[in-house]
Amino acid sequence: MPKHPPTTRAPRATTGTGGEPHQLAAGSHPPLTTNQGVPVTNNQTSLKAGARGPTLLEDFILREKITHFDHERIPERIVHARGSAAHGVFELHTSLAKYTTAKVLTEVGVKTPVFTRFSTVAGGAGSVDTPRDVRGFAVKFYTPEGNWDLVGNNIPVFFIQDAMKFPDLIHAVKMEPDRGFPQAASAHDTFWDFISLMPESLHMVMWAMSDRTLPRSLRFMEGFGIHSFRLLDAKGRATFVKFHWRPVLGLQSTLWDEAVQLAGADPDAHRRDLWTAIDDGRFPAWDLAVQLFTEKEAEAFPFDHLDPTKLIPEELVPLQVIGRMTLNRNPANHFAENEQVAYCPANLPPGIDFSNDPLLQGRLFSYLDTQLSRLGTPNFDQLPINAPKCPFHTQTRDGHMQTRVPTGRVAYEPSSLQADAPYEAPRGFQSVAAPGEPDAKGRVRPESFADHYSQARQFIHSQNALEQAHIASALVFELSKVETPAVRERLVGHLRVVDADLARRVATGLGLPALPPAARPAMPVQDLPPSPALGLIDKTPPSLQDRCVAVLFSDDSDAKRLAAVDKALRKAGAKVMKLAPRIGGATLSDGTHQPADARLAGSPAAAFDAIALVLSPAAAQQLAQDDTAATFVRQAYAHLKAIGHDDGGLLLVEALHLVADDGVCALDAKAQAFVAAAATRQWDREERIHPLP
Ligand code: HDE
Repeated sequence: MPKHPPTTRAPRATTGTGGEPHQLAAGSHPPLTTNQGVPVTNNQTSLKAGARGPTLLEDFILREKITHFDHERIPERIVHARGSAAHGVFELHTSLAKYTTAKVLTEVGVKTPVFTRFSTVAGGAGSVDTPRDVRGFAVKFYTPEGNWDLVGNNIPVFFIQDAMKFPDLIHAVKMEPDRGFPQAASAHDTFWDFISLMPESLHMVMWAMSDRTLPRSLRFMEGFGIHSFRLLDAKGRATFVKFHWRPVLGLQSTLWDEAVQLAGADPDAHRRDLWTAIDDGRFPAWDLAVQLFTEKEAEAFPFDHLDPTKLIPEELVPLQVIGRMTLNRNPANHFAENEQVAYCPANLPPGIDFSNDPLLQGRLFSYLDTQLSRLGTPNFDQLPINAPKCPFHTQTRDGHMQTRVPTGRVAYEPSSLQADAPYEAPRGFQSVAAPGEPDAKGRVRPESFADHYSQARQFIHSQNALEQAHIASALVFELSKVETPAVRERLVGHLRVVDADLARRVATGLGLPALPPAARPAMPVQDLPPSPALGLIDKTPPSLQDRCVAVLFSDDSDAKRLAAVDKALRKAGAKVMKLAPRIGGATLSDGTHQPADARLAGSPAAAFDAIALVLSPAAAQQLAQDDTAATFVRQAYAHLKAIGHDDGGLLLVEALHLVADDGVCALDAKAQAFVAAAATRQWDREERIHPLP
């Protein structure tokens, strides 16, 4: 017999199955209804023929609820499935009126609403946030002349030169089709097999193996439109443009091991970070910068700017900052906004136009096409997140899930029957009047796309010693996961052309008996001048602004010291998380009770930029025996973070036999030394504790 005699009707909407009243939040609660608007009195039990009898088909409330639930999932994006998004505004401060008619780029001071989605590329929607992967950086500007989607990545070049190769690239990087793994990882045979057969991908591979693909958070990443676009003035004159996003907080990345720890500790690390920052009012912002150049100037570049595996160094064409995007509002609903948003590089307002980059040209087809299958109807542009915020009047009609009710007889153009029927706009979208290519039709690749190695070499030579070591280390890691020796060797053969030293380090790291034969480039490799702007560590300003520092305390921790560290860190702009062995907190030296923001176990050091230990000697000795606390401190040290300590905290550090260096600082009255050390990673420690290839 059931424990509680079942009821066919719950006594009141506020009563659960067990007869316990629900705890309702304060406020007015509208009656629950079906999707047809019928009020529902019992949302706990299905309609049955007798208390212990079968459920009746007649129960339309149960059927509607389960049917809807059964169909809640839509196909995830084939790439960039896992993303995190936010609303915000873009404000232009420098007009480009000399080059374009687009209002979003000419109306200074106007706040254009935006919706921005960051994503990983290879993993599924439920994969983790911190794999080694390129990040998508897609911005939808709701401009007064229609939506403009700048659908970019956090790396300024791409793996391939022609859209024809995109399905092959993605099939190679995604989990292998027979075994269904690895998820969200490029460290496997099919990816490196493809790459080693596609030398055009080498430049992007150098970026992908750098710490750029391990961002500390989405707030510390650059974004790039990658392709050249065109700006068009009122006379139809064209100027080429590349778009760049620069994070106001500067760049910051994790170490590989830190990213691995984060994946386990908090698979949502980046999504949570973005959400929390916005929720706290610490709005992340990016400057929008452009590189402008003419066709004639482009002819003098030592590469073809229509080749998306090439970038234009800032030293060649400087960046001009023209405005700022600030993300200031979290999505109200993850599915309706993050999942249903549909970006498309073909969405441009008048005054911006495409270039002939063959990768961009292919993208212009793909996005709408994939969205038809993902969102199920051409009417996905009516979803609130996709609909323009400016007036619009189209003659497109009907289709699945049509939500608009167009009125009148006329659904065509031209027409003479209806006074308010839309007509061609005199100043609408214009395509550049570029001369056609004289060549005959053909599946050809321009000769100017043949240089695959020069910018890969330039990238390596633009990195500092640590950055180069990290790239070598990443290549050794990834290729060590490749089971087929011939693939490893083929890749090292390409590295020999990119940079002899890199090839040697990787070959040694892989334990190759001898260097494999060098690849044979189609044309001589150019020694382009290093571009310091391509580095990463120098773009990480020493700052605690909007960084997160953990302070570990326990029973009898010095109350004054704890307050002082907290104050100093906050003054420097940091977010402080107070950790204790128990979430309930602890009683401090002055007898006051201090609640904890989080429990030590479950808050690994990888989640913080620095840690401070404010502990009584007794608590420190006890914690030294506790593997959770020991791992917390050891990892902070291994990940090159500053560790602040009082006398008790020092006992914990010493018990772990960690060599004291400049990043291990005693907490003075104002915690000055610690605050200064915490603002940067302890790079000097790296070579001492991690043997780099
Ligand atoms: Fe995409 N890409 N892509 N891509 N891409 C998609 O569109 C595609 C490329 C990028 O947050 C898809 O709606 C082709 C470059 C971002 O919703 C799909 C080619 C760049 C996002 C597609 C490329 C990107 C996508 C999958 C080679 C950087 C996520 C879901 C010709 C400039 C947008 C969707 C979001 C998404 C196709 C190459 C960026 C399949 C065919 C280069 C940020 O249409």
